[in-house]
Amino acid sequence: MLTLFGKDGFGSTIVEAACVLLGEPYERVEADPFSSEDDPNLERLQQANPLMQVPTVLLPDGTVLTESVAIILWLLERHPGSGLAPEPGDPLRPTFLRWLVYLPAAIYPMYTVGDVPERWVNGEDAQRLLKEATVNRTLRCWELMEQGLKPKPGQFLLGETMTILDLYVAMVTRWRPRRDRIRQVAPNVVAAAERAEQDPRIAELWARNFPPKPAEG
Ligand SMILES: N[C@@H](CCC(=O)N[C@@H](CS)C(=O)NCC(=O)O)C(=O)O
Repeated sequence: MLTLFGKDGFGSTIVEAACVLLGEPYERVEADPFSSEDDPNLERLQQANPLMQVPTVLLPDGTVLTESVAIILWLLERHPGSGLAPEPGDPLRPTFLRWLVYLPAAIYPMYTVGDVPERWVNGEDAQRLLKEATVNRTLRCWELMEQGLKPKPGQFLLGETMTILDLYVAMVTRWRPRRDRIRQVAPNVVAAAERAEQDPRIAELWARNFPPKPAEG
């Protein structure tokens, strides 16, 4: 069985979703990389992945697999014909790969910087400006995804069929600056993500990772 180091709402969410959809059993080890508490799970995570990031996966033979997209592609290879991605040779495959890798290459690093601006620059003003810059860059990246993919209203990002790309977008658009602002620059990308996360097969794990907010009043 796979061991998945993760934390609710973090990047481990997409790996959990892939495992559930593919029927891949996994054991989840709770590890919050931002926690400063002594935690044996964090020690295990650091041993496996000195960058101390989740998702981190241990394969049954002890091999360490990090990087969300590497994990997803490995899982998809293990479950060919799942329908969660265009298969090799499908004309949609290059577009799928382009935008799947775009997420951790262009957008996710904005959180690596913006989550802990004090890691990168000194001074509150500089940190605030740096964080703002990461949000602006994130919005620009979503805008470019909308323009590049041109998703049709009512469809998923690659057309009629939901792929793991839709769910990855559903996870990241839950993060700063969140859906309402992202929707302004990428309405059909957000719509596809919102549709994908309604998939009943992942309802339970999605609600745990992103609990519904109580109504204000
Ligand atoms: N490139 C990695 C990024 C993973 C990542 O940055 N995860 C965040 C949590 S969502 C993390 O662990 N951050 C802690 C840190 O960077 O110190 C991936 O795609 O899996």
